[in-house]
Amino acid sequence: MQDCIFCKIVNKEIPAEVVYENETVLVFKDIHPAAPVHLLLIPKKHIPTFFDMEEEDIKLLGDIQMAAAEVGKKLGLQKGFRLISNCNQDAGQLVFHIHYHLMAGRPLHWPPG
Ligand code: IU
Repeated sequence: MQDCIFCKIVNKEIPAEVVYENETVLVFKDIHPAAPVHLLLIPKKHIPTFFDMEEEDIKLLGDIQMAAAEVGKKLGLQKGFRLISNCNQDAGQLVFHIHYHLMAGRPLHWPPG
């Protein structure tokens, strides 16, 4: 999608600190980290919100969770991490390309707020 910043990161039109990539998923560092480890995991396919998902997109969610486990192992996050996604305005979604925040490196409070 032309005006989507995360699509531009996928297409390497703008830079990002990529930590993991496979055929369907890209993982990069959040530019405003809220934890010692704060990554964004996105499907390479442009899907604005969960409400826009189609049947064929279901596998992408599994791909993202597998990528989270891979990254968790790679970065030594065995003590734990949080994977969380904000959907639409009440949740504070700012970028309308589905993404999960992976946060780790300190005890994380619950509920988030
Ligand atoms: P949200 O769940 O849509 O609110 O989160 C968007 C996140 O994307 C937020 O934490 C930003 O810091 C992050 N981000 C980024 O890492 N790189 C960017 O170019 C932009 C936003 I725009």
